[in-house]
Amino acid sequence: ARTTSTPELVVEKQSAKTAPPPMYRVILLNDDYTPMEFVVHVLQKFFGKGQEEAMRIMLQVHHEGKGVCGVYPHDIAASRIAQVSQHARARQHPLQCVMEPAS
Ligand code: NFA
Repeated sequence: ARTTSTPELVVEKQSAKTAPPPMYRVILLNDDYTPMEFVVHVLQKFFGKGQEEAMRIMLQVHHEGKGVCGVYPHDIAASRIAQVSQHARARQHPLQCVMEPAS
C-alpha cells in the first residue's frame, strides 16, 4: 500500500502574527508654570521632534489646553509618559501628559 500527500492550506488568525497593535495618543497638558522652553526640550528629547515641530506643539498646548505628542503602542506610550513625568519632577515642573486610545 502507498499513501499520497494532498496540498494543505493553513490559515492562521491574523492576530497571531501580523495584526498591528492597538495605538494610543500621548497628550500633553497645559499648566501655568512649566517654562515654554522646557516643554520644547521635552518634545525634542522624548518624542523626537525637531525645533519647529516642538515649538508648534508647545504653542498649541499653551493656547488650546492640550496637544498630541505622538501615537504609540501601549507600552511605548506608557514609558514616554513616565520619562516626561520623571524629567519634569526632577526640575520641579508640574508638566503632565496622559494617553488615550487612538484606535
Ligand atoms: N503655559 C505655560 C506657560 O505659560 C507653557 C506650557 C506650554 C506649559 C505647554 C505646559 C505645556 N509658561
